[in-house]
Amino acid sequence: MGELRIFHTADWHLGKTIDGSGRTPDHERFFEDFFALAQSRRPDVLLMAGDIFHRPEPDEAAEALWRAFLERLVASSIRHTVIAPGNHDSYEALARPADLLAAARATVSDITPESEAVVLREADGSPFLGVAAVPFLAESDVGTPDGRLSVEERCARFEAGVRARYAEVRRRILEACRGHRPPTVAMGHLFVPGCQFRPRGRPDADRNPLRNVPADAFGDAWDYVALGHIHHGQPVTASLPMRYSGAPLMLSFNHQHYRHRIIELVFDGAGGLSVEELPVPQRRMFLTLEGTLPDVRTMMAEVGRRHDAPYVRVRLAEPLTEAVSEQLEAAAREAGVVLCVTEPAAV
Ligand SMILES: [Mn+2]
Repeated sequence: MGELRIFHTADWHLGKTIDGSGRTPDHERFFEDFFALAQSRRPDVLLMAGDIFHRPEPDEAAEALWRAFLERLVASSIRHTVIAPGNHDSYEALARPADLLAAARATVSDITPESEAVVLREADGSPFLGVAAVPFLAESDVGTPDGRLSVEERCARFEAGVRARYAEVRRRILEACRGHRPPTVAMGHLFVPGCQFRPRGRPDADRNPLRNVPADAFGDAWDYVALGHIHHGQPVTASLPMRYSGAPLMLSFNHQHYRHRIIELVFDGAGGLSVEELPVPQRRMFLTLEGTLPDVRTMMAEVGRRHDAPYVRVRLAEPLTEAVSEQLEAAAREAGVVLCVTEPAAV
């Protein structure tokens, strides 16, 4: 078997708004960057690990973005795409453009082990990649919740259920491969404790204990684990190569120091895997400006020159009177920045 090149991404959040206005132009520019990367790197397969949409019932603009992306995917050199819904997605919304998905050879998994066991095949029918396209799993997806149990017992059952799910999907993939042993990748949309929500050097866990899944729950046989859910891209400390791709686009002021990447995997055909992070240009910045009114006006002019209509949060070191607020808004218009938030400076 020859070389196999894969893009791993997640957390696009099509339809997310900032300050009441949509991000459609930003997502359109991201699509330009995505397909420029695809054209230069020529991946065979695209894996999307959840939260493609921001809402289970996306608005018209978000649905139009999804269709526009799929249209370009059809025309691209990417041969197969596997999409696993996240907690923000619904299977229904992702699967709605059925004609385009079929034309792009893209599959969306529903929450059943049958649909999660995906085997990609060459034209002659031989399998070249097995993918466990497991969507975001809630407690009720892996068992019947029992209200009489303690939180610890529910967590233990949930973890055992997730573990059993990946084992079952793997069994189905191997069965469908009938003696061939192509590379296998597990996808997941969940929080692995010890990872970091934010780039601040401290391990986190999800506040909801029923949303944490330890890294060893995937089993030890996959060649790679492609994760979504944490927006700050990072490798996971585990016995398998395992990563969060991160959101490719800055989505909020919290994202100012996140890693925004597309992950590229290359299976060399001889058992070797190399992983590379491909940076995604951030065409629209989120910036926090802090200081007095004159300081902030100077900074606004500066960032307005350097960036294309950046989203700006102001932390003002003086009382926010109506007159000050008007001056800030005028300065923002003049500088060509989008003033989203004004709040008191940290003391
Ligand atoms: Mn998520």
